[in-house]
Amino acid sequence: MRDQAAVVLMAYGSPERIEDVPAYYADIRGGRPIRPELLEDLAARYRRLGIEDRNPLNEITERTRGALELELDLPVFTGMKHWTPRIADAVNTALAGGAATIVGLVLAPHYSRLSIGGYRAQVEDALEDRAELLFVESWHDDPALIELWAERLRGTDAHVVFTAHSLPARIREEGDPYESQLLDNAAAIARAAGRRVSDWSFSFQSESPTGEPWLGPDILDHLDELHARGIESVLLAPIGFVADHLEIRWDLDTEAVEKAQELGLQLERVEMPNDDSAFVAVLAGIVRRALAVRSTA
Ligand code: FEC
Repeated sequence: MRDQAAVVLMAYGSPERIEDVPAYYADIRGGRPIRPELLEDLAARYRRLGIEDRNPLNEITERTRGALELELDLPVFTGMKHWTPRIADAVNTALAGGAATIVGLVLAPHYSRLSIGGYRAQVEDALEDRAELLFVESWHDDPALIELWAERLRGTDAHVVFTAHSLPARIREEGDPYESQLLDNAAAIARAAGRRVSDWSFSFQSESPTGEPWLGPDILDHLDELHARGIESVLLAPIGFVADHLEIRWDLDTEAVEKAQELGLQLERVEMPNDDSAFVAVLAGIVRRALAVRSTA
């Protein structure tokens, strides 16, 4: 593979077994203290999703990796931000195979310093300038990705709610592009799906109890608002994510569904891209473009 490119495909990561949850949560907190009740609550969520000895959520990333490798005919290594295989392991494996160029691609389409910036720092720290890095900072505006989501919204009369992971609201003062990328992306997908502006809205989800304000409205409050406006049917489109994981399976499929039942709202969710071949083609296109820009520069 000398002189060749390799891809480091990054994801948030999920604990492999229930006993991994404390170490996983400690990694997310980066050494800051964790209240015992929050740790118990997190373990209970994984348990309720049936995760004891093996975790199907990480397997989705592995299937996506395998499909992307086949599509690109280039080595693709998975690196997790908060679990194994670590981003540093993926970088070192790529280098050991002789990669001279590494394309860094995160399975999260919108840039924030607090999210993608953290992935980038892990890649750069591991790489130590030993190979060229082509890091994709954001890819929410990829036309094929917009079409992939838009296709999932056609043919429904329900009010569409786009969602994404919330972040501490201080990112607004820092000029972080996360929120504007999300809102632009939601509008572009809605337009491509032929939705009127009054037929869709945006809300955040998965806020953590860290003691500071987070971006809102939160999806559970937003369902209250929609119900109060007389809306009876809602379709969730979690465009801030690309795969089925805790934030989808718990925060939306469990908590938001329970809230909708209380309100008498009909609630559905679009299918996540996961390892869908159309989605793998989107990822392959992004990698090819990153490499093409480099070779013409
Ligand atoms: O399936 C799984 O097991 C993991 C699902 C998962 C994804 C994910 C994505 C994002 N997060 C983002 C930001 C934050 C910030 C904090 C935070 C905390 C957690 C906790 C769990 C967790 N996140 Fe996450 N996130 C996932 C899981 N996240 C578990 C800790 C317990 C809890 O709060 O529920 C707060 C950290 C702190 O305490 O200081 C900030 C962002 C994304 C979307 C981008 C990406 O995927 O990387 C942003 C998936």
